[in-house]
This record gives sequence, C-alpha cells and structure tokens, in this order.
Amino acid sequence: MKDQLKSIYEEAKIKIERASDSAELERLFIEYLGRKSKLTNLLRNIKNLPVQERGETGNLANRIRQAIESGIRTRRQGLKAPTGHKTLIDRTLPGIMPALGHYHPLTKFIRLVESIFISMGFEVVSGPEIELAKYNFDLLNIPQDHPARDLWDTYYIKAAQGNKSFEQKEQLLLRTQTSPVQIRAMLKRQPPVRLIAPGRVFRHEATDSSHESTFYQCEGLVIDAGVKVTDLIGTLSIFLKRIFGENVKIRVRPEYYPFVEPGLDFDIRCQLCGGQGCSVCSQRGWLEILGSGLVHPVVLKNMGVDSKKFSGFAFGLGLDRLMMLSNGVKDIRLSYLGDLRFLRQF
Ligand code: FA5
Repeated sequence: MKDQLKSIYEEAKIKIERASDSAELERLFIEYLGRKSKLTNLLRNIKNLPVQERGETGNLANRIRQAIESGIRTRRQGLKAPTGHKTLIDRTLPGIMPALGHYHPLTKFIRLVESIFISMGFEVVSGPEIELAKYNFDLLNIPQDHPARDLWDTYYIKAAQGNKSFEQKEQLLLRTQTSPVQIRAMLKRQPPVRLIAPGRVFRHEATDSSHESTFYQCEGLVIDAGVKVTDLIGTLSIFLKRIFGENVKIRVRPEYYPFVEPGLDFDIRCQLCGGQGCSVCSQRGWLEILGSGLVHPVVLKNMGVDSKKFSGFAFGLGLDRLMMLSNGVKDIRLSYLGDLRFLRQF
C-alpha cells in the first residue's frame, strides 16, 4: 500500500505543477482528495492492514494528503498572483517530499517481542556485546577447559601486542549468547524476577539460509518460588501463539545446556514450507527457535539466589529465525545485506 500511496503522490505532484488554471486545480482537488478518490479509498482500507503496519501507513497517507492539499493551495495562490514581472524562482511549485525511511524488519520484530513480554509482566534489560568470559561461560556453569565451551565457536579478543594503554586482565570475547545478561541482571536484583534481554550475539560459524555469524537472541529469565517446567512451556506457548496465531504447531524436546536442568529445545513447524521440508528447516519440516530449561542450582547460587527457596526458568529465543518465519523470509542473510529491494517490502 505504501508504494501505491507514493505513486499517487508523485502523479498528483506532476499534474498540480502543470495545471494551467483554477478550474483544472478544482478538478485535481476532486480527483485526488474527493470522497471517491484513490487516496480516500486507500485511507479507508488502512483498518484492514495488519496491526503493526497500520500506524506507519496511516501516517504516510495523511502526510501525502496534506502535501497534495497544500500543493493545490499554493498553486491556486500562484495563479491569482499579479503577472507582468518575471521571477527566476517559481515559488508556486509544491515542495519535494523527502524520502521516507522506516525501521528495519528485525527492529520492528524485536519491538513486537518486547511488547508481548511486557504485557506478561516482564521487564526489558540489556548487557554488553563485548563480554567477560566469566559471565559468558564460567558463572553459567561452563568452567574453562570444559568440553561444553565447544558448543559455541567463540571470537576471543586479545589486547594488541605492545599496546600499553590497554592492559587486559580478564579474558574478553564477543558474547556468543544473551545468557550472560541473566547473571549480570541478578547481581542487582532479588527474586521474584521476570525479565527479557534482547540483543546481538556473535559466533564463528559458517553461514547458510538459517545461520549467521552475527544474529539476535532474546534471553528470558523468571525466578520465583515454585517455578516449574509447565510454567516455562505455558509462557512460551502463549508467546508463540501471540506471534503466529492459535494454530501454531510447537514441538518441545530435551536438549543439553550446562546452565539449565532439565534443558528443552522448542521447534516450530516450518511456516515457509508448511512442514514439507526446505533449505531453511534443513528438510526437517521443523525449525529450532529457542533453547530453554529450569535454571541450574549452580547458576542460581552464582546469581546469589537460594535454590532451596526459589526456582526459575530461562530461555534464549533466536529472533532472526522467528522474524523469518513470521514474515516468510527464506534466507537469514537478507537481513544484513542492506539491500533496499528487500527492506522496502516491510
Ligand atoms: C543458546 O544460545 C542458549 N544460550 C539458549 C538458552 C538460554 C538455553 C537459556 C537454555 C536457557 P543455542 O545455541 O541453541 O542456545 O541458540 C539459541 C537459539 O538461537 C537457537 O534456537 C536458534 O534459534 C538461534 N541460533 C543459534 N545459532 C544461530 C545462528 N548461527 N544463526 C541464527 N540463529 C541462531
């Protein structure tokens, strides 16, 4: 609809510039702003758009309506102005509308995810992308030299040789997951806690249609008295239904993560191939979208939480994959190419 709106504006602008008398302008007024005009028709249809598109499209339509109206008004005055002297600048021409940008599809999707969790009583927190190994691994129950570190292909950061201004005392890395935010957040909080932490993560991985080396995750953490696996499954099922609708097909299966016990992976029926199998779901018909589980007692202790009084669940959503499934995007890499032909579709 945005493209239609823009082309109506471009067409009207040219016709208004070329109008030779007031009668022609009156006719253009009816053609572009009248009750039966294409623009008014589009304005009426905005209510049928998906909720997340309505605001932005409505805003654009109203701005175009105002620009056409003011173009006709300015031109009318120009036609009435006394003639007889030449000017180098034609002040009666309608202004040029600046190109309108919009948020990246991932940004829009992250805001949608945040709004759903906020409506369930979660707070939104953030953590650093350059992280200390102790938060990314050690305090998450992954000691140095433990084979579980191999689950994540990590970019480590070394101080430049001979750089005296930067003395590296602790091991730095680009965080491989948003899980370290769990620990950082709990250093300043006491249960009960309900939080999410969306953000960028980095892995030294070969890319394909569902894997990137830089991508977005959203961590979730709930700690309270008596939190159970059923609370975890219930919360995430509500979230996924809010994104994909009531009929979404979810599959929960056991998985190992050192910082939870038990650990669970959530898969979603691939919305791109309807479960038939495609390159995005590696011909499986299901796509893994998140890891989760009940917070391990060792991690609760590292957070300063008494595991005899409290329990909790945590999860890490793959935001890129969810955005792809929700928008029918067939390759994760499209999000990071900066190709306007892709971006303009959102
Ligand atoms: C983790 O990163 C765990 N921190 C998740 C977790 C949090 C488990 C809390 C338990 C408790 P994993 O490596 O599976 O797990 O990544 C989580 C999600 O990120 C995956 O389900 C997937 O949707 C997404 N993901 C993983 N690797 C990539 C990648 N290379 N490109 C795009 N998305 C990815």
